[in-house]
Amino acid sequence: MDLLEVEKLKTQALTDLDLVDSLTKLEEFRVKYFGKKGLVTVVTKDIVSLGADEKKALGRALNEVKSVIQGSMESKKLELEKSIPSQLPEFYKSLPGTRPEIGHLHVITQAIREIVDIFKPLGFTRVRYPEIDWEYFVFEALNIPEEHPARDEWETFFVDISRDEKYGRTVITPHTSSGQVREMLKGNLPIRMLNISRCGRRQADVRHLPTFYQFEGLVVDKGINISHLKGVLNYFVKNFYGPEREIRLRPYDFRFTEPSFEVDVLCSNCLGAGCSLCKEGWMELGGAGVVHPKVLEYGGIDSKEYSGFAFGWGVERTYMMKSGTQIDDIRHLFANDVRFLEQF
Ligand code: FA5
Repeated sequence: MDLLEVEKLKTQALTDLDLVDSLTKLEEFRVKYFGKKGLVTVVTKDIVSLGADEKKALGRALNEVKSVIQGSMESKKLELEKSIPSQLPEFYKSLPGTRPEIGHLHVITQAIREIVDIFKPLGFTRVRYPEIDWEYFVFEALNIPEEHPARDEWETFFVDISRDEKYGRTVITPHTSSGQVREMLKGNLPIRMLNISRCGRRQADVRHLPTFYQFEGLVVDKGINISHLKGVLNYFVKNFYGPEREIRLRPYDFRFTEPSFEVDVLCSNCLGAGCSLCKEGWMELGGAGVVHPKVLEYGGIDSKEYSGFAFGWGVERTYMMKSGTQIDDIRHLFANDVRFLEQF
C-alpha cells in the first residue's frame, strides 16, 4: 500500500459515487467502501501493520481521502432526497385521502336525545312551547299572582314590548313549566308531556347559565298520585346514571305543586365528599311535585276528577352529574372551546 494506491482508491470511489442515482444504490456504495469488508476499511486495517513513518504518512492521506468520500456521500444523499418528490407521479389514485374532520352533535343535544329516549317507552311525547312567552303562562296560570314574592326566584328577563291586557308582560321563559297550562289547554287527556326547551335567567356562575335547557314532565290522568312521580323519577335516574346512583327528595315550596320537592343526586364530581360545584355532596337537579288543583283549573281540567304530577330539571346539570364527565363548571358547556367539546 502506498500513497498512489490511496489516491487511486479516492478516484475510484468518486467515479462510483457519480453513478449512484438512488438511495438504495447509495447504501450499496457505503457498504462497498465502508462496510466491514469495505475497500476503505480493509486499507485502514492494512496500515496498522506498517512501520511508524509510513503509517503516519499513509494514515494522514487515508483520513483525507475518507473525509472527501464521506463529504461527497452526504451531498449525494441530500441531492437524492430533494429529487424524490419530483420522481413521484403527481397523483396516486390508490393513495387513501386525508379525511376531512367531521364534527358531532353538541353534548347537550346528545343529552336531550338520550332523555327523550328514556321517557319514550313510558308514553311521554316531546313537545315545545314558545321560548318567549306571556308572563301569564310563566307565573299567573301557575298560581303565582303578580307581586307574589315567589316570582323573584325566577330572575326573569323581560322583553321590552307593550303589555297585553290579559296576558301581561312578555318574558324569556325562565322555566319550562310555562308549557304546563298550554298543554292542558289543548284538551287532550290523559297527558304525558315532555317539554324540552331553552330557558333564560339573570344568573351566571359555576352552576348557573343565563340560558340553559330544562326538561319538564307532566302527567295528568285519573288516580295519579305521588308514588307515580317517585317511580318515574327513579326510573329515569337509574336509566340515565346507572342502577347504583341514588336520589333524594327534599320538601320544597313551589306554588304550582303541592306537595313539592327538590330532587338531588349524589354529586359525581366528589361522590358525596363536597366540592366547589355541589358544596355538600349532593347536586340539585330540579323540582317536582303533585300538580296544584288551581293549575289544573287554569288548564280547564276538573281537579276533582283528574290529578297529576310534574317535574322540571336542568338538562346541563343533569348531564354534568353523569359519572366520568368531570365537568366542574357549567359554563364550559357553552364556551364553544372545541378542545373541550371534542371530548364528548
Ligand atoms: C323550576 O324551574 C321549576 N319550574 C321546576 C318544577 C317543575 C317544579 C315542575 C315542580 C314541578 P328551579 O328554579 O329549581 O325550578 O329550576 C329547576 C332546575 O333547572 C334547577 O335545579 C337546575 O337544574 C336548572 N336551572 C335553574 N336555573 C338554572 C341556570 N341559571 N343555569 C342552569 N340550570 C339552571
